[in-house]
Amino acid sequence: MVEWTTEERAIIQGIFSKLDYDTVGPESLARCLIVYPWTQRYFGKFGNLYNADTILANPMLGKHGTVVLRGLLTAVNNMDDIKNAYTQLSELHSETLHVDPGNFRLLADCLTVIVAGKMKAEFTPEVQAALQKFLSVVVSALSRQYH
Ligand code: ZNH
Repeated sequence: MVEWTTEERAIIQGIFSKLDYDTVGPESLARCLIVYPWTQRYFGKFGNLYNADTILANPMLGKHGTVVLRGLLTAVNNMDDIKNAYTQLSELHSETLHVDPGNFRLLADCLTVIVAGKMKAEFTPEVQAALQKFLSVVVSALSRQYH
């Protein structure tokens, strides 16, 4: 069981209450698809994602980026039981979508880069540490139903 300090809880709630989901979600997903092009394999139905100059104009990518980021609210709202909160979503990625779980970490790191870019000076070492811990728990929970 993961323990959270009062400060860590406040930091995570603070980040996710101020995020602009419709920009941070798509930008994080786009960054992941550009930096790790093999992740594009999962989004064949989104059309051509290979052009970094136009990727953010893809409406399906935009929509999905927001869905994924909103998916993190499940963890924000269940910080004391993130593992169980993600049982179904983990199963979906494993059994139906066949997403290699190593990709969760890649997307989490891209999200961190985008959030840091938005928060600028507010992205202190304490904020970075709390976000890294939070995303590590999320990644581990999403990887849990892989057998
Ligand atoms: Zn994912 C889907 C979340 C990662 C791929 N996703 C999804 C959804 C959600 C999510 C919420 C929806 C579901 C339903 O519908 O029910 N993800 C998520 C999260 C994360 C993720 C939270 C982390 C952080 N994913 C991911 C990755 C990948 C993916 C990394 C790859 C690379 N997803 C995916 C897909 C899908 C999803 C493919 C499906 C889409 C459609 O629409 O079909």
